Amino acid sequence: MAQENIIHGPPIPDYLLNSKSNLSQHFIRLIMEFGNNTAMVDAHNESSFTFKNILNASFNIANTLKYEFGIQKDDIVGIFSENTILYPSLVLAVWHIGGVCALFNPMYTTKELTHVLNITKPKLMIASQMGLNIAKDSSKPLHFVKYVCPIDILCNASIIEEYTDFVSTPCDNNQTCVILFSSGTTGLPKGVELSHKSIFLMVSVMKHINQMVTKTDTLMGLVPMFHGYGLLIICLCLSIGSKVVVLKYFNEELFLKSLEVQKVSVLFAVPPLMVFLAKHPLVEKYNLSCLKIIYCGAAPLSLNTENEVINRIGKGKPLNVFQGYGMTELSMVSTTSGQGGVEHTSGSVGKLICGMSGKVIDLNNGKLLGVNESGELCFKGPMVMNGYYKNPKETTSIIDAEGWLHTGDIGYYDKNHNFYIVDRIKELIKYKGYQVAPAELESLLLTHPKIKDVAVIGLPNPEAGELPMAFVVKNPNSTLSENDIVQFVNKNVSAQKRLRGGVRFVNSIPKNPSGKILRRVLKDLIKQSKL
Ligand code: 4UV
Repeated sequence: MAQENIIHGPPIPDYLLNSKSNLSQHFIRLIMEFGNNTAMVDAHNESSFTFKNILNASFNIANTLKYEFGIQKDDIVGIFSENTILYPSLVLAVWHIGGVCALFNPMYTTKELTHVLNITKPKLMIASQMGLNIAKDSSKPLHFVKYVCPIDILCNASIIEEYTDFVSTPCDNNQTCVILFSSGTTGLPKGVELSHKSIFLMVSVMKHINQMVTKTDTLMGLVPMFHGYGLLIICLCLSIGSKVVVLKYFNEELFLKSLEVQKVSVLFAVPPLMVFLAKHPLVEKYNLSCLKIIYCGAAPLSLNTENEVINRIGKGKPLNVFQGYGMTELSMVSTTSGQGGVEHTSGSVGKLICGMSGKVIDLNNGKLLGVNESGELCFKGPMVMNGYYKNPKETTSIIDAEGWLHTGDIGYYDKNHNFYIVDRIKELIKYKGYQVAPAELESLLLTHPKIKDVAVIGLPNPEAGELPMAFVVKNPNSTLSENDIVQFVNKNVSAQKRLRGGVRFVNSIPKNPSGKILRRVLKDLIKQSKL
């Protein structure tokens, strides 16, 4: 094998690699240092928590989990909530007692939540007010969920109450600490198991390579905390000591006002937010001069948009736009630009982060490719997930025997080892950075009595990235309109999965001899009909 065609990020410093700390011990040590500095500000009502508040709350919640709900080491606790300044305390509390957090998308419908509850079987569900009814409805028929507890009740008074004498439950750092959901390269959402060690290394490495971000910075926490990207922002804030402004949902005015009023200096974005910053007229009305860094990840960012944002917001002052590329299964990040403040190469998702190795393989024969040759991107390193929870079959289909994770993304690297993303071969659709699994929509649509066959793909869209779109074969002689199908889907799925790309009626779905949908053929059909 041509070893020079395997690219390595810088080594992870030994003291990090050899650390035996679990996340509870690690964060207790760091948070103590930041004490009374502000950690989290709620953009909606400007209430805030200091680092000490967060730690105290986490200790008090941990005790409630342990003594009132009987949560023990290795038990799974589900969190079903939109972004809140209480989120870090909840996650830390579970880690303090050696438990595992399963983070659920708060937009899930009862059916969707039931799917992930059946995978993870949490003993306790912690739900926000908004999600409480869905959490209760989904949990009721499932004997393993013993309690559903509203966040407000769990956290009542836990912030101000001092707690000084707390000993976290010993736990090995190879143990799973969080389960996130991803459909990976194919099929339905699966539970991605990440260990204390993977998250510890990811956060430490991100802190190390982003030394431009310091404790005097204010970060924008709009990215959902149930997603690994949002979890990473929480962990970065707790590691660096910087402040995070927390938004529950995207509201144009509130978002822009918060950037201005809270003097946000570091924005974590997804491409649709970049399109908003590049194009929306409201942006001109606000003073965004405090912004010094924008990180963008989770979906392809066009070079045009990147330049438009720099020209519009960066007028007359240095504004760095950096891109990161990764996957939930890789503890989020595998490459980023701007490492160590180094000049960013436009259009690139940057270089491998410390500890990560990468290679590009030929799509047809798996052969190793070289500089500027496009193929499937594969990554290996200590931040690769432990596996899909209780799903060894899917785990071995994405991680090969040598430990390489096959991403289902097509890309290449240049002679300076900057990586570029070209396309996606896996089924996954990304709507505004959110994962939409075609298989999930297809299995739902197949339950419709008037639908004979179906295929779902992502229709390219400049604002959202992709819009879920269905090709439908009707049952003979049945009447079915596009609107009937759209309404049927809307009733059953969370907002990001709606068929915003519309419906096309066809006579048959193209499939290969083994019955696999040929999505590429359908995508080409759309491309051609546009020409
Ligand atoms: O599993 P997931 O939902 O994971 C993510 C991870 C995003 C992040 C977040 C913060 C970072 O700093 C960072 O570097 C990456 O979205 O979806 C994984 C798939 O999303 C696409 C690609 O298809 C992945 O397999 N994707 C993620 N980042 C990019 C991207 C990107 N920069 N350009 C193109 N596609």
